[in-house]
Amino acid sequence: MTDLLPRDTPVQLIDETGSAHADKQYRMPASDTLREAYRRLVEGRRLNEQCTALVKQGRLAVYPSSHGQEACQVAAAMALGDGDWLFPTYRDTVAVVGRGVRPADAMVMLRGDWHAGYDPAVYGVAPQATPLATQLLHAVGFAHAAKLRGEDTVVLALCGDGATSEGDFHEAMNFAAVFHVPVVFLVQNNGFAISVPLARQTAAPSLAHKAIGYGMPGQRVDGNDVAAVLSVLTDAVDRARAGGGPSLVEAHTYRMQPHTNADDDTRYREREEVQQWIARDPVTRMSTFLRDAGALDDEWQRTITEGAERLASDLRDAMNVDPELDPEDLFRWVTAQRSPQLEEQWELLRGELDRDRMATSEGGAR
Ligand SMILES: Cc1ncc(C[n+]2csc(CCOP(=O)(O)OP(=O)(O)O)c2C)c(N)n1
Ligand SMILES: [Mg+2]
Repeated sequence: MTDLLPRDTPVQLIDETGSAHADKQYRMPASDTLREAYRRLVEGRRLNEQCTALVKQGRLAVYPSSHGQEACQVAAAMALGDGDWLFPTYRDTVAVVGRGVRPADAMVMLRGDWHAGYDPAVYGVAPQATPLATQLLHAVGFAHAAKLRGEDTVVLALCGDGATSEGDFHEAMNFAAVFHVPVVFLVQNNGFAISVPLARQTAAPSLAHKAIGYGMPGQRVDGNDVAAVLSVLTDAVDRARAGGGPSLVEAHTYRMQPHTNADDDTRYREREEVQQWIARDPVTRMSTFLRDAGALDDEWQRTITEGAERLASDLRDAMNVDPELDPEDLFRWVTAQRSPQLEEQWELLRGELDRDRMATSEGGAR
């Protein structure tokens, strides 16, 4: 029974100073894997910075940044095989891109459109979910179906600390455990649900402790240590694939930026607290580790920095082209048949659009 309980301290393979620590249970990933993880961390950080800038330029409606959480994002994508599925939230764009989705396509939803921007079936990535914890139920249902079909698909479902207070979280965990579903839940505990701190979210010793209540193993991991997150997730994914059932991983990390561009985080947290997390940054930690191990030199750093710059400039180019959107698509494609209510809403919107068009053409004629 006690093997369902998480450790008292989160699993860590590389500490804040970039030094490696042997663990009795979890193995350090191979050197090539760590180099690839670092390349992805650098790209992920650049992507977060670029998207935040695109919001300021009015090119994106909103961007919930995973700045500071890139180790979780990168490890989530790398822990899965080609046939596996990821069920992400609005904050998990870097993980979505890690599965092969083009950044510009991943941005379609955040710019504003009726669809996810990519074909989920091509990448094994469900649309990024905005309603909290709903994706956990979808993930469990999907994994259950895969199991019934005799497939060896594993599903990785992501959520935040705040989402663990939702009823959907409970239902997903319980169903997954009772039906021994091949799903891994990764909770990125970044300390906040917008302005609500973790202490107001749960009285449990940790979020990973919730797992034993459902009858599945829980584990805690340093969410800013990409080696540890990858190792713990890979272990959980392998176990699920081998028929060992679901598990819950809590990654301890921190949201370095406001919740979104619409949030002022100076109103609910001290600057000193944010500053303290800079020392635990997942990207610099990995670069120190690799440099000390002789696995990162200036030339390779330049190469991957240039790669990240290309990714950012391709994204800028794509986002600087105005999309051609037909507002009726929202009504055309979301349901097979329009209900009278939807028809009424479309008529209202059409009237507004017509008035708008007329006002613009009159303005132009003057
Ligand atoms: C069902 C539901 N209730 C409320 C919201 C509004 N909301 C959006 S994000 C958020 C905070 C979520 O916090 P957390 O789960 O910790 O994820 P994080 O944003 O920190 O990644 C809330 C309350 C929502 N999207 N869905
Ligand atoms: Mg949170």
